[in-house]
Amino acid sequence: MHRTYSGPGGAIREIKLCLLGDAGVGKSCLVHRFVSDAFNAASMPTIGAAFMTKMLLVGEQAFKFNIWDTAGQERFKSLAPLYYRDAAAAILVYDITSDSSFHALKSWIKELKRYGPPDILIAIAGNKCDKADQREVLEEEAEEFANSEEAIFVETSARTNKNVHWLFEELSRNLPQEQVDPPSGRSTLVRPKEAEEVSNKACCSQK
Ligand SMILES: Nc1nc2c(ncn2[C@@H]2O[C@H](COP(=O)(O)OP(=O)(O)OP(=O)(O)O)[C@@H](O)[C@H]2O)c(=O)[nH]1
Ligand SMILES: [Mg+2]
Repeated sequence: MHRTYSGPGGAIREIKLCLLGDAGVGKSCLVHRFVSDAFNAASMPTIGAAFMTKMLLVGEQAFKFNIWDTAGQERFKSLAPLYYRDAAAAILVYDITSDSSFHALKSWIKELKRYGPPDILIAIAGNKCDKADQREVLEEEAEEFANSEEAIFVETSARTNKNVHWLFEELSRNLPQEQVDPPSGRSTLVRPKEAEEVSNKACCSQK
């Protein structure tokens, strides 16, 4: 269903967001859960990147997320700057059953701080929390790390839908209030009619 939301001023806030993290941590599944409210148990590795959009109403403000789901495989790593360069926000994803995927986030944070937009909002998602019996990363350790980097933190499960919507809502709530650099499209206001045409539409795929 395509639906137009309008905020207090009749405007919708458009947000460029990218997901980064090791291969197989569940980036595509998180996006799929958020956009289509479904879980893809047979999700295939992303090739290059995938783009999707999703409207979200938080309080009285409507947001249009332009989501770049990047590929975690090493051979695509050099493409990442194309997606985070103008992003208003980034979700760094690790798998709670993989210590190495958690440690990989440290280099993503370094890279974002060095080459990303100075005011990029960062969230860290510990995905696959439905597999707590195979946990390798303590929630407290990850939360402490996120706090030290001033990042939003939550454990998620694309499979059970735990905290997936909360994650995107929390990002929306924490974005700077002021309009940021409209020409780049990082975070800008669009008229409801424009948004209607692209709402919930996926394109340019992957896999
Ligand atoms: N149990 C469980 N499995 C998940 C979850 N999220 C993803 N998976 C599974 O993990 C595998 C990889 O998921 P993807 O979403 O394709 O991983 P990705 O991070 O996009 O991987 P790349 O595109 O290669 O970077 C798939 O088999 C998914 O079904 C989750 O929350 N719980
Ligand atoms: Mg993927």
